[in-house]
Amino acid sequence: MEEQEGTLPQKSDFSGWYNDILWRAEIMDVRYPVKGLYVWYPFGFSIRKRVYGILRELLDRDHEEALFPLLIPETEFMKEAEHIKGFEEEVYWVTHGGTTPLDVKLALRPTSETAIYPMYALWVRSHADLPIKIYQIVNSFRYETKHTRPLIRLREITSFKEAHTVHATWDEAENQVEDAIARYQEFYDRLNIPILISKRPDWDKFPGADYTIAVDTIMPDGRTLQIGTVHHLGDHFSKTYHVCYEDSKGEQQYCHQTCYGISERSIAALISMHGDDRGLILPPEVAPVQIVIVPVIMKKRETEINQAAELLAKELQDAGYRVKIDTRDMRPGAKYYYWEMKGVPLRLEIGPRDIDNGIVMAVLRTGGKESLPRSSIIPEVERKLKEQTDALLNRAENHIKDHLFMVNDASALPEKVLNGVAAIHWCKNRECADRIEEIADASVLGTDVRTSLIDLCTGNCIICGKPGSLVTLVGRSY
Ligand code: 5CA
Ligand code: ZN
Repeated sequence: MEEQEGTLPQKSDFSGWYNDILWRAEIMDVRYPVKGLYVWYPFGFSIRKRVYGILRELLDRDHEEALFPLLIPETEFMKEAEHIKGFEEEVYWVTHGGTTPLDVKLALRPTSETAIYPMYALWVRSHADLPIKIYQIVNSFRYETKHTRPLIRLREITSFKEAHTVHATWDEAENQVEDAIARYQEFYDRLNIPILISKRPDWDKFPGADYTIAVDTIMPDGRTLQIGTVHHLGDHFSKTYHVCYEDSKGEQQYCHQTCYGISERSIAALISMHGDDRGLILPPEVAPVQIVIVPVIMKKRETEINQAAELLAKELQDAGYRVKIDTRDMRPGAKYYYWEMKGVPLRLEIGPRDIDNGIVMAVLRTGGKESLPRSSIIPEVERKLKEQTDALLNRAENHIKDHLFMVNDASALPEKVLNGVAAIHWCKNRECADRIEEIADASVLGTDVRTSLIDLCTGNCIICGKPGSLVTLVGRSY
């Protein structure tokens, strides 16, 4: 790794901070010579492994993991009209095998409906084959024309978790949508990232869906990031791909489907929500290193101190913690700086006086120094890590509260959306939405909002005054 020069920009300069922390904390190397493609460093990859481990754990309760091909024949891809319209500008095409033009062009999956559903058509025969709940975690390719950004807007999405389910009825698919939302809520709870759930306006739903429920969070600069979506596909795709079952009367019925996806944007949100001016701050559950032990060396007791550090590390490792001892020949300050940048939740310092007094000095990444009794170090460490998790959640919720504004007067919109997200009442009428977007210079993100952070009573549309209008989010998004 090259020498680290200068310092991390302050988080208040979010864009500078974000770009810098990715290499300083060794998450992504952005120097790969293709636009929109980036390289995971081992440290970043090990965060990814743990974050996706949580996702797998949640889905494995009642889904099965599978793997479908990357290449989709043009003939299959072109079958569903709305879906094509939504993606045609974003697809990469493989046109040649060596120097020979292919008879049928092959798309690099931008998402896998058109790869998976022709196979589902073969797999589903009778009611007994339903429901199907399958997911895969793969790379997918989108020729994005908006400004690309590591982990946020990629041309190769490296960590695309897509789930695809098949059900007998529309209502069963709707239940699955609710189930997926609950699963995503649980996922982001585990990462201490508060989310806003809402229904995308019709013109912004997934191409080929009946409706789309989106999961957004608010980034440090007040812009929203869509970090997950759940789509009710109705029977659009099953009619196109003939995903049918025979009902009890022997008649063919079209299935109803859902799909839902999460990408490495979840990791962009994790980094951005919790990090500070000194670097990453990771929730213990996903931190590659949870505890770093820094021996404070005094020359004539060096062996004794190092032994004490190793004993401590061993005890913590045996209790299941991911621990590193930093014995590098560097100033302690430089070591602290290094591990703080990497977001390690807890630092333990052990020196001659600590040994004599039977204590260990503990410094939490979220702040605060405390001496812990060496004799009960395991429960004490557990308590400290819990303290860090609580602090992260608390800070993140305050961040959302500070950037989410109830707005009843349209003229206040421009100022509010410069600082965050406006929650308004909207009647679902397109003309009112256009007017809102024009006044706010921001987008109508979603309606029928679900969150515990604001009051969700219905009210009068902020434009036309229609009563009974639902709470709707307006903001600038990534
Ligand atoms: N087939 C459906 C569900 S799997 C689908 O593709 N939905 S999606 O288009 O909304 O993508 C799912 C999620 O992937 C989005 O909510 C967003 O968080 C993420 N995502 C979409 N495009 C990109 C991109 N270019 N870079 C990074 N993440 C992306
Ligand atoms: Zn209205």
